[in-house]
Amino acid sequence: MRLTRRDFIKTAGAATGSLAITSAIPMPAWAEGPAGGAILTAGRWGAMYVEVKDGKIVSSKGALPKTVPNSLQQTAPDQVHTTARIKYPMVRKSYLENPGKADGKRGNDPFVRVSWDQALKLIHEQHSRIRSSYGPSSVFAGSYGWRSSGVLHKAQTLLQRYMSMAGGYAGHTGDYSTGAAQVILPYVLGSVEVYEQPTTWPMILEHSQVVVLWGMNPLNTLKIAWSSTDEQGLEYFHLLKKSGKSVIAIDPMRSETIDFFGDSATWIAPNMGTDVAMMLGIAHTLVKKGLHDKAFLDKYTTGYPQFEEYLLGKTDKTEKTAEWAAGISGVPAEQIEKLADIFAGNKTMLMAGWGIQRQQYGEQRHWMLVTLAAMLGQIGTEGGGFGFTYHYSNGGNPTRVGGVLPAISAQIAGGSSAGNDWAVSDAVTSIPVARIVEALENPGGKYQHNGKEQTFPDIKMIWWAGGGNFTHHQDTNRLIKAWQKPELVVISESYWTAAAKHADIVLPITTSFERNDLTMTGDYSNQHLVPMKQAVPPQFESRNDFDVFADLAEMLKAGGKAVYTEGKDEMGWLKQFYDEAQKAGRAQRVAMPQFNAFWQQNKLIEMRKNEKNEKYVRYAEFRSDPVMNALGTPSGKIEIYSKTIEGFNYKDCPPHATWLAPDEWKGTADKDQLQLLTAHPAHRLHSQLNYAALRKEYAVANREPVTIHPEDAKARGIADGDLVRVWNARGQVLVGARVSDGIKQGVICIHEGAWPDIENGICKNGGANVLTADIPTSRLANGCAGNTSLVYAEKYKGEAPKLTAFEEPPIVTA
Ligand SMILES: Nc1nc2c(c(=O)[nH]1)N[C@H]1C(S)=C(S)[C@@H](COP(=O)(O)OP(=O)(O)OC[C@H]3O[C@@H](n4cnc5c(=O)[nH]c(N)nc54)[C@H](O)[C@@H]3O)O[C@H]1N2
Ligand SMILES: Nc1nc2c(c(=O)[nH]1)N[C@H]1C(S)=C(S)[C@@H](COP(=O)(O)OP(=O)(O)OC[C@H]3O[C@@H](n4cnc5c(=O)[nH]c(N)nc54)[C@H](O)[C@@H]3O)O[C@H]1N2
Ligand SMILES: [Mo]
Repeated sequence: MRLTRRDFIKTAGAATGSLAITSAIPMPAWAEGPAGGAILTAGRWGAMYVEVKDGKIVSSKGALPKTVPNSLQQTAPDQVHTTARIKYPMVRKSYLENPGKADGKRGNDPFVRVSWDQALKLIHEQHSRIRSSYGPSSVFAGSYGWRSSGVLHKAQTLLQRYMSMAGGYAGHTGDYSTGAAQVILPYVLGSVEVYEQPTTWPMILEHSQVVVLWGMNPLNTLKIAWSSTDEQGLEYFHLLKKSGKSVIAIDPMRSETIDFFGDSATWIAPNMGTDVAMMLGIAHTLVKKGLHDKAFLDKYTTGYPQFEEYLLGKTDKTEKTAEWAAGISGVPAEQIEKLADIFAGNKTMLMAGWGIQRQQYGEQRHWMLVTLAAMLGQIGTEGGGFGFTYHYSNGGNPTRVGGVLPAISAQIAGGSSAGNDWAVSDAVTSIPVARIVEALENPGGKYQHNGKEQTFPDIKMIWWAGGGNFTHHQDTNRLIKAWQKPELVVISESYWTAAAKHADIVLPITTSFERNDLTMTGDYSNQHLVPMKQAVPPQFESRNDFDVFADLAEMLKAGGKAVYTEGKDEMGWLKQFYDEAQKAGRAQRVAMPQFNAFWQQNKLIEMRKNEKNEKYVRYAEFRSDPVMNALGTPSGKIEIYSKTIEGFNYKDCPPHATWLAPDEWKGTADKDQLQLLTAHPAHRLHSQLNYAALRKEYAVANREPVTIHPEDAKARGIADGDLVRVWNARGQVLVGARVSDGIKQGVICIHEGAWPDIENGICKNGGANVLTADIPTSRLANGCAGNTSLVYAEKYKGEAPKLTAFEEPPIVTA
């Protein structure tokens, strides 16, 4: 079964109700319609108006009211008109001369411009050859990534739809975001939790006394959502700030969020990767003072006694006292004890982000948070417990009622049962998403995953559409080497990313501003339905992913195009999606005009509020009756100790939350090494927009910045604004120094997502993953551990090399 992020998200059941509770910020009149003929569209970063002059986008701005600005909304002109665009179909020169050969030249070979017909014919021939020689599992179409918003132009779904008509492919499971947490939490709670609606914001604002932000930076991460942001999350954080409630932020870096709260929040900075130790210290204090809720633990959990033995040091002769935790986390013991008092003495909401689990042994983090919350006994109460989506896609914004848009799927309607003779096949095998390089290095190799032995496929062809794997994957130099192995690499992209520069065949794809689509906002709220209207014609020779794969489907067999498109063009699909949403919307008394009128109006539709959904409290039903509303775990309760996990017998994932010292952390560092934090960037979505003018907001010496503590800078003779070389055995990067006391000493931050731009062995643009280790979180989840690395840093003394990340590669004539 292939679970997508959207599959995880359950929409709350429809219910009737009044409109008693107002949302964070009401819609003002100006949001009803655009000014001066601007066009309404949307991206991950929200509904936007774009202004077009002489066929060019000249400006863009958010279409929803807000008090917290969103820098990403101004980038449409750059997105469409940047010189980093791929203009024409391209084939690597040696590949064109000698197709189907892995010659080791990917990334080191000029490109040749070809026609679309030539490019598609070449892909079709090579794809067919590879498929018939090696079978469908040799064709990797997992193609993970944050393709643009929209329910029709979904790059990887469209790729997989074509590949399923061709006879199947190798896919992926999980994601980079919550790789560890989404696998461990079903054992603990019977739910993935990281893509679930938590207790709503109105309940928090009314009932919580203390709000903890554990490794969480919503000021950055709520600028976007998987569908499109409804922009309410940041408004709620704004209300939280104004509420005067106690806010405690636990983060090695003084993030944008901590700055935003200013004096209204307490900042506690542990060493990176030590949160489990810190939480154990809090848990130990609770037990020592008799503050843990024994009645809750008895009634709603299993395995607490085994965990307590570990906590008290009966199993490993180490008591997890506050002093012990202080020695590991660098947070003073008194502060850890005080946190125990505060949490136990108040209605406390433990909110957590995901960077803490994107680390070696990441499985332990959210498991320990749930264990701690269970000991506090507030799970299922109004305003207490935990929530893991307040920083992501506006979790906690109450779910609306009305229409929800369906989307195009990776399977053709009905498949062979619909009377056509296409033997459609899904993914025939899959790998955990972050194990792609291991798979390329070790075809046919056996590995453990989630209690089972699995086998890596022998990948001969890779097609990436809608993902930035050269920036998102760890240990870039190792990736570049493994990337030489397949016989064909195709990249569908709008820009000359590092992945495109390392491909055999590159197809220029439209941006979302060059096509028509539809989206909802708010992954949990489904608050608005937004038309994503085409603003400008396709630039140069770019085409829509949809049309590219429809043409390739026809090449598979005559009639393939009609099967792929189901006989509908772009507007035909959008009308069908809208009509379905309209039916559900009208049943909920949401005024939704006919499709044609809606499309003409250039207005978004806001769904209706629902009182029951506004008052949603996660786990309230379980709390009120744990027998009738048992959890989906083997015991039906919260599993503080898991017999299932015990049965897997993994050293790197024990059967209860455990402090495991990582391979690379402060405790293993020599005196010059620093821990590398690769948090998500404020002014990008990963690698997206790295080329945009917004770059001026963060770049230092025209490179990705490195945030470094004044003492660490001084010890290395580094001054603010200096070019800095950061390196380890895996690689080296050039970054610009931002010296600041807003980071724990011994930790530096290079945000993930700068485009790799490697020349003479050094990344000139500061790509963080050139430095990170490509190791699994554990063999349970095999998640991404991009936040577990040690590095060295020094002032860069050579002449600054020219940045070429955003330039096209050498292009020659055949
Ligand atoms: N060290 C470290 N590494 C990390 C992380 C970390 O915290 N630390 N975070 C990880 C996480 S959580 C994630 S989700 C990943 C993110 O990894 P990705 O989601 O792969 O990153 P993006 O940069 O968003 O890449 C999306 C790409 O799709 C392209 N694209 C957009 N729209 C379309 C379209 O319509 N069609 C086509 N064909 N292409 C399109 C964009 O131009 C862009 O190149 O990174 C992971 N990597
Ligand atoms: N603007 C913007 N928004 C985004 C994204 C983006 O790239 N740009 N990416 C989106 C995606 S795909 C995802 S998955 C989410 C990511 O959401 P998260 O994974 O939550 O984001 P991160 O920035 O990796 O981490 C959040 C915070 O955790 C802190 N942190 C890291 N390691 C530790 C640790 O060991 N201990 C503690 N206590 N704190 C730690 C970081 O300093 C950071 O402030 O964001 C989404 N939103
Ligand atoms: Mo992510």
